Amino acid sequence: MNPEIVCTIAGSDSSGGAGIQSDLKTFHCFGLHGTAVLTAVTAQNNQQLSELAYLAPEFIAAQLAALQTNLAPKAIKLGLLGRQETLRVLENYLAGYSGPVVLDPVLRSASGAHFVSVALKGYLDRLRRFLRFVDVFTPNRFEAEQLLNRPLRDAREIQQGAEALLSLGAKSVLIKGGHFHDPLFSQDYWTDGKTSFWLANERACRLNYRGTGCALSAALTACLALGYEIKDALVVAKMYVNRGIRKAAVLPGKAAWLYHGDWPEEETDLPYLSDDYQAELKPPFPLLEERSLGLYPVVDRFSWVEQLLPCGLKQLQLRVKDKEGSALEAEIRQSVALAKQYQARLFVNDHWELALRYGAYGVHLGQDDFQRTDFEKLRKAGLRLGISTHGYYEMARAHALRPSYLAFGPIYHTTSKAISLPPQGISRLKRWRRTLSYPLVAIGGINSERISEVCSTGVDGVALISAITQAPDPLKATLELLTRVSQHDPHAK
Ligand code: 3NM
Repeated sequence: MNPEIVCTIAGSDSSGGAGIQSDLKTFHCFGLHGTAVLTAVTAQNNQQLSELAYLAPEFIAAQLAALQTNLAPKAIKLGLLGRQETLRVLENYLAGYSGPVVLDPVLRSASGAHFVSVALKGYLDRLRRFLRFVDVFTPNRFEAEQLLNRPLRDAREIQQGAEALLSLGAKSVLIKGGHFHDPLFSQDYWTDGKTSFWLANERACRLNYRGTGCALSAALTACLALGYEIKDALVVAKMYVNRGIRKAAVLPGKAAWLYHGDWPEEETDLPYLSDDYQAELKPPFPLLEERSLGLYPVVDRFSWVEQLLPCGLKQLQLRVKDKEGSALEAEIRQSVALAKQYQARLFVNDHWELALRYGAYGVHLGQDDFQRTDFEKLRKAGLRLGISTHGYYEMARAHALRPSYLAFGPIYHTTSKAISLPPQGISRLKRWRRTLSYPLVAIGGINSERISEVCSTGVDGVALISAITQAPDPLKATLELLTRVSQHDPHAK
């Protein structure tokens, strides 16, 4: 299959550390074909910028027209624009473009050189009006301050600043926090007016990393071209840059070149994602004493727990969706008590307060349950926590809570739960297995024919509903599934 085409509209950095040179490298690392429309040429090295020449608007328009014929981009990244004439050409072009547009409003270089010195005020005014063409606007703190004409000194002011930039017309805004004085995290804030969150990575040592903003916006554009939703794309882009910083080549004068590599697959780069500014790293939830979860049936009644435990299951999830009050409480109380007798680990879905009251082994939560859960209480009581996830955004959000395990799905089509997502497939499951050190549970559409393929990815647990509860003989099906799982378990005797 031919690679997707993405376009960067930006300046050339003769040092290769930023600008279109860095954008094309980033696109290539995501397996895409990058086209480049030059807006300016700079003469710079790792320390300073000595010359800057903007290209004539006709020449920018001619590059766009040339690509339009047979290399139309799936997504566009805008970097150094710098002049009102350039904005005018792009306004014309983008009025007829329907794909995603990311704008990194480069106003000065990492070496401190100002790209826009002549007629700055006029340029900033036009740039504000230009934001209506932008799907993700990614200013750093200084750029956001300049556009808003006011300082952004703390988390509250950043949030208000992002809202103000939204009101200028950008569809979403990411204010990057690399320049803030947070000793623990480098923390970015994103909002589209409906959803908002902070993305935190542990802070690296303070070097002058070249091209971090370019790499972030280019990686984001690449992921949007690959069909990822903005919230997931932001997490992947953040991982890409964090790894780039971790593995950067250090140069004389405290400069550093970002590392570029394949798709980021290291948990250490996965940001902690949270609704609130993150002042500290949360303590982790207790580990599972035995890491392997093996066959992990999800059932909705105590009667199932009672039937299945004698098969030799080591863990079960009780997921009651249609009862409340004393009837619900009885299901949970009886299930917890019986699981204890069998020395099996029982996780209670959703109802964390009842799980706490009856001393369940753990709680399993979906992402919609976070608001009404007191995680501190659960952690202090020593309950284990499992969290459902369906992609990068949810993984990063779960990671901020540092749970005992993560579940990922739906791997295949499922009829047991209404999910709007298409199946994730085995290759994404494999990628998560490579990325995460957390115990990982696969769920969704897994049955006796598919279970070997799932187990061979190296997951720690296989959660399923219908393969047992809809089987003609549920006990026989459970025993058969247990045998298949044990064939893949390196710890099985
Ligand atoms: N959660 P079955 S899929 C409860 O992807 C549940 O988060 C999923 O049932 C997720 O094994 C799912 O019958 C249903 O497909 C699993």
